[in-house]
Amino acid sequence: MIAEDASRVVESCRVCGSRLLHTALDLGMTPLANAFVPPERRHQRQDRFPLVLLQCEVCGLAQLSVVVRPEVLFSNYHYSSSASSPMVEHFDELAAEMIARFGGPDSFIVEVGSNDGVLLGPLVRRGARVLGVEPAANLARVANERGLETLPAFFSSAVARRIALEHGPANVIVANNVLAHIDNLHDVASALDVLLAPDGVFIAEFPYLADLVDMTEYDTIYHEHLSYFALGPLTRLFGEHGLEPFDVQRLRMHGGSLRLFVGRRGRHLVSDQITSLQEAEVEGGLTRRGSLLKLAANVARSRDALRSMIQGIHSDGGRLAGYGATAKSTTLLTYCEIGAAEIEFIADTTPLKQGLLTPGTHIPIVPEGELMRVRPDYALLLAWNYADAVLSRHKAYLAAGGLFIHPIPLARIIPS
Ligand code: JHZ
Ligand code: ZN
Repeated sequence: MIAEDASRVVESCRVCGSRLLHTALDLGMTPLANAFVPPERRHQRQDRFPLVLLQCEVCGLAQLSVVVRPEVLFSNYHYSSSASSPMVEHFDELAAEMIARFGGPDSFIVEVGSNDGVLLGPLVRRGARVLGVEPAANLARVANERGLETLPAFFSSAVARRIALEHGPANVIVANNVLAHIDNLHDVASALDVLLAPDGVFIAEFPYLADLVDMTEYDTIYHEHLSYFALGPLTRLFGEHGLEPFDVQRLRMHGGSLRLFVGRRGRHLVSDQITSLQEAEVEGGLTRRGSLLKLAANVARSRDALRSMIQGIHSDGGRLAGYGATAKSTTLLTYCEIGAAEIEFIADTTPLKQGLLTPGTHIPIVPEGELMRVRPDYALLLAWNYADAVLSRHKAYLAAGGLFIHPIPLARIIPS
């Protein structure tokens, strides 16, 4: 059931070019994570693609075995950052830090994968000159309508050249949760070289491989995420383009992320955080062969625990819904074989997703108010990365006796 022209098989590592790629984890065939289905199309065939994680034996980059064409994944995108209030707060804080650390009076900031303008907005409010680059035409339109200039394009060295000509060099280029989506990382690194001012800074946030492994966050593996980064392989990538990471922060976002600061080699003082994270990666063997073996065992254990908890709830006559129609949920539900027979509906705040069905498993997505109206006994927390925010948002559901199931790393009921 694979649409041949929609994907290509990965034969060599996208960072170092080695063909020595070994399979670390096989999650089976899954539909695309954000391919939500309109109910009238429920009987149509939906493409599935192998979801297999490889690791490069030379540079250690963890990467998927197939690349689905970006036009298929991102041209019309249902994930809007502003639908998650913790994201809005997170990017407001980032905007403040960016302006304080790197923003002069008339600094020019380019955001790659700017979505609906969730970061551009607070940057403009703080006086920056900004330009978004966003391939999802629907989201670029929303941002432009808000007065946040956004090019509807995939970022590349060609686009960077155009921007440099029209707007001049960028003091900051920022790319949040987008590096993992990009196949040709070397072209993006040369785009940075083209567009960054001499002392310019590239800031990128992305989920951190160490956290994925430590917390068995296997559901963050899906076709949009081509690469699963550690600092080591990225340092190698940037190094080939005269760039170097000079600072890094660990964030709780998305189950554990890095915020990396990259500049031209030698232009910025390299922080102790960089050195100690590099050392920790080498010591822990994060990018060495076999480092992901424990992940495969833990993933199977996680699935078994969740399935038996759900069976127990059903055999006691309990009602089960889901909370958060995340991209992650497509991997989790498909791999654990949890569908509309197990879960009545999934509540979600994103208007674009409401009324649609989950990819492959066809569970109806409803406005979040339904959680309180129907009040199932349990809600499977598919947006587990926002557990604190969800719990404080749904005090009424909890007060009425409703509970959540936190599926990662091993299913547990919260609040306990
Ligand atoms: P959330 C996204 O993945 C997509 P997803 C993307 N591919 C990516 O790279 C990762 O992020 C990092 C809803 N929600 O952020 C809104 C509530 O209903 O976990 C969203 O549909 N109530 C770019 O989709 C979903 O949950 C709430 O209170 O796995 C959140 O999706 C909150 C906070 C969210 O990422
Ligand atoms: Zn490699």
